[in-house]
Amino acid sequence: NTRTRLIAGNWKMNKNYTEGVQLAQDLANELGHDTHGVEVVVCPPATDLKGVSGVIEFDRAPFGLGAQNVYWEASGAFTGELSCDMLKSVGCTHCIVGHSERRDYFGETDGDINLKVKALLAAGIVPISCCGESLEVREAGNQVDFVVGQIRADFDGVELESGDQLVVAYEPIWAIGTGKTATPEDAQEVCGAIRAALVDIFGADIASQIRVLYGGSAKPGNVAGFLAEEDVDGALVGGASLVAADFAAMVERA
Ligand code: G2H
Repeated sequence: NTRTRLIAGNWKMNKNYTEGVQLAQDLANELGHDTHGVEVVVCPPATDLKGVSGVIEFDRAPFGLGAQNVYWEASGAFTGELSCDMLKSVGCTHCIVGHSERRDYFGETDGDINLKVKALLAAGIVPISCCGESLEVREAGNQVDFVVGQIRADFDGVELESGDQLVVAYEPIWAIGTGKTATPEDAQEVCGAIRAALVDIFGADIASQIRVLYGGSAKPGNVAGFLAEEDVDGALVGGASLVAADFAAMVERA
């Protein structure tokens, strides 16, 4: 396919400000100025965004900047939350939404994710919208129906002008940070079904442009296998994105 490959790093709750700026600088050095046509995005904790954005600006680092969460209201009495405008004001181009850790530990629902996706699109920030099934769902063989159900709910009433505005990440929960990886065939089965659902929702042209990433213990040694699959257009990388050399190696292998 002709979709630009995308490698996104999800730092999760790791790296204080000083460490985060250092990691961004290390990554800029590892990558050089040319990522050979691969799009790269890093998603540090909110406190690091401004510092990493400085590295991108001053070192002309070849990566986009993503937050890990957002709230859909524009402003007001929502203690602890961040708006789309706040993310934009520190240089965010992307924002992860609906990560399984947010769904599981913080009670985020498909309804919340739907509102976040709409708010981000309205602000011109690309949502990296996550979906994925638990071990229980997988063992019952219901992964495709489950994930397609999430996609339909998360993008209900969402309108796109182009497929570049949205990224989807498929992250089977049983493969996250566990060292247990899905096989490329496991990933393709669900990513193919996601693409078919996107065709239904957005039409064939737009769906053919949307990048669908695989996430869950992705690392330098297995990324190429996932990317060889027709409907896998990149990776959302947790643990391996915290080591600049590993993350850069994944970009090189994409
Ligand atoms: C899945 C992934 C990145 P890891 O959560 O979002 O993390 O690569 O550590 O499994």
